[in-house]
Amino acid sequence: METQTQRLSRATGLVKGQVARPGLAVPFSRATTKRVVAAAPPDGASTAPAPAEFISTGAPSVPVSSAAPSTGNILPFSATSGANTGKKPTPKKAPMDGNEATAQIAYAVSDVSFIYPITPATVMGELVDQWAAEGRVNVFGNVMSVTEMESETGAAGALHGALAAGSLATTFTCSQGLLLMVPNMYKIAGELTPCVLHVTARALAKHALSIFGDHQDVMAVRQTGWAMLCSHSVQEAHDLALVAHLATLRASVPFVHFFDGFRTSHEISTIELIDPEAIKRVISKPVYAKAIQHHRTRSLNPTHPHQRGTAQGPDVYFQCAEAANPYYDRAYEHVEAAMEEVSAITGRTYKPYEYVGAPDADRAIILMGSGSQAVEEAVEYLNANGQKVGVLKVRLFRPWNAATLLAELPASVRKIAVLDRTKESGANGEPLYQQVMSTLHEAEMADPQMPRRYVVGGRYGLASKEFLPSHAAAVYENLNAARPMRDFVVGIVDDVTQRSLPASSLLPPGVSTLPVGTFECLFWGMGSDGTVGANKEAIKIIASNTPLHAQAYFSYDAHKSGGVTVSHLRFGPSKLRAPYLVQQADYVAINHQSYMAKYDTLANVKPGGVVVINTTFTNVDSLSKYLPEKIKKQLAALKPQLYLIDALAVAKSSGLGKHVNMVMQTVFFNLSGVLPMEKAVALLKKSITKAYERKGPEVVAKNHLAVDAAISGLVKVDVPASWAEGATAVVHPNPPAKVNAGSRWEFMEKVARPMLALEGDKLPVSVFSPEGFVPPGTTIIEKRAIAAQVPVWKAENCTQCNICAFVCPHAAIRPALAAPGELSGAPDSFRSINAKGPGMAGLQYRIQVSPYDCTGCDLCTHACPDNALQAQPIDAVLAVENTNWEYAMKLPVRSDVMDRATVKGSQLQQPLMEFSGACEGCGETPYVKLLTQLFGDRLIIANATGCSSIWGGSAPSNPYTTNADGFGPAWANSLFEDNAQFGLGIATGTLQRRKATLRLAREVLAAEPATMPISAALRDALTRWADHFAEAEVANVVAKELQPLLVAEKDAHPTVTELFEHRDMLHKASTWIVGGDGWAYDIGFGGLDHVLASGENINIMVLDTEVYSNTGGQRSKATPISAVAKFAAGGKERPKKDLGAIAMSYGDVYVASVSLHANYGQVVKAMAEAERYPGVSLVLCYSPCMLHGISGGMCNAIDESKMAVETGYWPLYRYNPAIVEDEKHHRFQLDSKKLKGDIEGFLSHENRFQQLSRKSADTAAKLHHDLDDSVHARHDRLKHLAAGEYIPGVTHHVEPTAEGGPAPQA
Ligand SMILES: Cc1ncc(C[n+]2csc(CCOP(=O)(O)OP(=O)(O)O)c2C)c(N)n1
Ligand code: SF4
Ligand code: SF4
Repeated sequence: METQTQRLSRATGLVKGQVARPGLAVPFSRATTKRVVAAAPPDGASTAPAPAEFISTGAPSVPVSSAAPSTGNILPFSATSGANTGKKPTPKKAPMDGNEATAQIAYAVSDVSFIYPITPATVMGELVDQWAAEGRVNVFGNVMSVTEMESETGAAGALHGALAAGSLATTFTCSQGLLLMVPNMYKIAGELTPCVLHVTARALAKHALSIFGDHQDVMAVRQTGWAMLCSHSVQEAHDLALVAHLATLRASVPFVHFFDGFRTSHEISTIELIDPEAIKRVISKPVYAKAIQHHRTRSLNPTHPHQRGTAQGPDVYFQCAEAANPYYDRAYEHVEAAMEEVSAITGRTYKPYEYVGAPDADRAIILMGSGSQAVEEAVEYLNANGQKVGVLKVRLFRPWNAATLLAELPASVRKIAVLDRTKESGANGEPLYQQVMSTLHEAEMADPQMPRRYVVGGRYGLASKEFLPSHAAAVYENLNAARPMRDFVVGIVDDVTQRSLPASSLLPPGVSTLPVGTFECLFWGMGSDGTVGANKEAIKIIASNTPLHAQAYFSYDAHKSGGVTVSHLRFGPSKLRAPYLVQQADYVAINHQSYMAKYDTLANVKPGGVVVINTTFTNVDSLSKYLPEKIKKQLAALKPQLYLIDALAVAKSSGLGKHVNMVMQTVFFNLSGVLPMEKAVALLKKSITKAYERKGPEVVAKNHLAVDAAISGLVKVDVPASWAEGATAVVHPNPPAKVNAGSRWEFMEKVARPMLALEGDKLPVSVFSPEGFVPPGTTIIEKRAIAAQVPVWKAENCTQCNICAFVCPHAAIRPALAAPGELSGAPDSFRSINAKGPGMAGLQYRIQVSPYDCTGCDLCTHACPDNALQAQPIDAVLAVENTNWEYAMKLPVRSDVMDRATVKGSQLQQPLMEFSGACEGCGETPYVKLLTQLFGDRLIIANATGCSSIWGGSAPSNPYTTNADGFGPAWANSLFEDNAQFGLGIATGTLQRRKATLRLAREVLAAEPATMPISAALRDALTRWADHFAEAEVANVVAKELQPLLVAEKDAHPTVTELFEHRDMLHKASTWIVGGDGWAYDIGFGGLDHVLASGENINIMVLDTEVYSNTGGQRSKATPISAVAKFAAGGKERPKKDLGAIAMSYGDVYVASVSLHANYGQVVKAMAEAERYPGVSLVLCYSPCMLHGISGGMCNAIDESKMAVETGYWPLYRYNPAIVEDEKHHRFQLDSKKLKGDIEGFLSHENRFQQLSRKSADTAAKLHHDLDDSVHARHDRLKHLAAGEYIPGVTHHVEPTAEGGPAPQA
């Protein structure tokens, strides 16, 4: 909480001890000052420290108003007149994120790019692809050639080739993608090739994958010989991208240009754009023209040939490596020169190492990346409060220039903290620290008179962990100690090795260091509800139509949809740095009322700020009954200007269903007064038209209507004083926590619950398992209640087919079977009917939904053939259906009343994958859920990175769970690219261990009874187990029997003891390699192919969404002709790869092509056959995805899939090598025999195809025709196969052996 003085200083723009004088009200405000920096001499070496000097521009400061009017303009400044800055926005200014800022430059000065998607760099690839598709020309007058590759390995190889051919080539990547480029990076640098690789620096997959930002990836390539240039902000990403492209040409050394993933890559900020004409002028200078010409003349060309990439021996390799030294020795000066050139055209000055702060500082922090801006804010604050500190910002990490760094550091600095945004376990400090240490040590050796400096290193910000000015203050305070802590961390609580620094009183958390007049906003939204998109538009509208500086950043939780999103918006008259989340919001919008109870949505509200709640309780009385006590007290203390709106009602009446984003956006413009309302509405409507045009005029009109209707529903209420007392009863929408014991529940309480409440940042190190392993089944506590409507069962219509449960992607609807006695304690609402079918006599049947876990996708109501499910508003049924659900879950799972390998029987099995964070209606999850129902208690899943790894295991949501015996899927994700090999390794390792177990069993059985004193029961069970070692159905039943026997007799003989220790291998596992089409068809295809050829007993499931869904829908080789995808902006022109045909060509691979929604029985049959087949099995699963844009939504995925099959778009077949071919029996069976309907009809329901029709009707007509042809041609081929006429590529049929490998040795 701010102190009085702090509030005062914020309000006046003055800091402690500072006196106001005209024209210098905010001495260190970036907006009101201009920095003059002494130009460094060309060699940059002998410069004396040249601290920045601040000169006031005389612009008046604007105090923050604490008393905002109740309606209309709540801003502390006039946003529209421009009076505060005296400037109108210039056309060169634009709001954009770091990715776009960089891509603009990369596109302008490159001719060729090879791309591959990886978050958060993907956007750069998408933009250059889009611009190329639009025919945009670069400064050389060329349209960039953009090619998507199968992986980053491929992108780097192709890049290397394009460079060798003399073209100006670039690419974009990060994290695992960058690691895959390492071999080629050595080659490109080894050949001294000019090239720029733009990297959104990101964490690496270690104990867990993380898409968030730090420097682990770039630090892992620092040895490859590439120069490394770091941008610290969105503006720098734009400017230094150009510096990198210029410097690489000058230096003939390749450059990695990097900036912080998400923080910079995804932060929208107002930047000044470099005029392309100016770029053209610079790059036309002789120095570059010559460099480009040189690059071309040394290219591979038969008219002036040379050889490269030869092999060298001990005689010459070393010398050759050293021969490149001069290039690296001179690279620094080329960077400086390029910076000067960019400075000349932009007016913005950069130095490879730049010191900011007190000229006579005693302490300094050295760091690189966006964190430097937070440190700068701290430096300004601390220096104004009597400290003497500074920050040295490192932009050039390779080649390192020790002399300049030293020269830049004030001589007065005695203590230094080097902050690394990476972790190098086991090292004596991280790379930047090591670099600074060696620099200082060498300098001290060279000059014994040089004063000694005390240097410590620490870590911050891994995986985008918040790094605040207050953390920087803690680092400075640490330096005040006589012996400052080394190897420290900031931003987390390390209570294990005690490395974290305590908070500093110099700048306590909560004190704002932002420029005066900055307006901060928070918007709490739900994933896929449009809040983020609307806020992006809002910030762009503000930045483009007012003189204000704007910044926006968006944080998300782990769910694919239905998760929490928080939009952090700032704008104000001064330039903004603040690379951290909003700490003290002037405006908070809570777009979903249930968030008030789930999350601390008011934690960052500024006292007296505006709070807008979207709620059905639009008056104080009803709200008072709904809100938890804690929230009311918080509101009473904060005294906000409180507004209520039933945005859902407005959205519904406008035809927008549950999409409240436009309503809430309009309210924001109305209350903030950032623009005159009339203008704001006009601009909002314009942006709506632009954004939704491709979805058709109806959608545009509905959104316009919502904008017009929004304000009518807005109500201002006064916070009753009584709320401070806390007298009203609490209504908590969450069900009570489950009580249980054991480590899983401990994990849920200690780790998962705080994380789900978005309090994970507060968790200390000690609560985590150091290897990153987590218990299964944690989604059971989420209880998100995100559905607007949930299905309720109509018993009288139900025919007990279980299809609703079969199609449910979230395992949120299940059949329950009960013996009459088990219903005695059931709630009155728990209706049931006599169960039908063999084995069910005397049982009662009911279909039960979990209203808290249902996502409201409506698939089940659409799938139900009997109209026995009715969607009802969640509020109306939540309590009663939740009680019913809890009762249903207590009933025994009657898994053996029916064969599980049937549609109905499969749904009587407990799903061991439940309540995942996949999008509502996801087409991937039902396959995996079914897999767990068929084989879940013995399942091992090797999961490729992709949607299935994200909904399958994103902390803390682990949907894989266990049955009553504690058995359930063992699940692991290694990487995107190696999943097939990883799965093969698991299968091989498991088989090897089982064989050893079999050997032990046989040793026990072979021993003379006199020497092996075991019971007859153990001997009998062991014999049966050994005889059926490879048959799960028998072996696993006997394995259960064996467990207590082995426990009891484990000490009978050393071999029995050993067998006892191997007892978890008695169970025969079923190993499945699972992944998406991007993995199977592209990046992992090499490994997949190897597994297909391996003959091992292993199963592969490809969840084919026909795009890279997880990264936003880029095309893969599974994308069909004519579909519009990212990286295929003009519609894909090449056909889909026939993975099934490739696999069948081996002859001994079981292959099935299935569509769960189109043919329930066939998919069950295929999975059972695949698992039973004792060799390699491949199941290709058609998986409708949100990204297909199915008209009417994912609830229509069933009809759409049926049409896909009927028209031949997706064939259903099974190829079973276990079948002995004869005239009647064929290995290949076509399950979708007859085609009907017209493919155009199918295509017309999906936006991925319709987009092309809207863009270019002619191209669409041609490509749709090609698709139709290829579909029919394939169907003809398949019919021949089904008639046994031709089995593709079969040379011989390998008879499978037990476990697919050689028969186990006794
Ligand atoms: C080496 C590497 N490159 C890129 C990525 C980023 N990435 C993660 S998942 C994914 C796409 C997955 O697509 P797909 O296999 O089709 O599965 P889906 O998401 O559709 O289920 C990509 C490109 C990565 N994790 N590793
Ligand atoms: S509406 Fe969707 S999530 Fe809910 S029970 Fe039905 S299928 Fe499952
Ligand atoms: S596959 Fe599609 S629908 Fe499923 S989680 Fe991924 S993006 Fe969502």
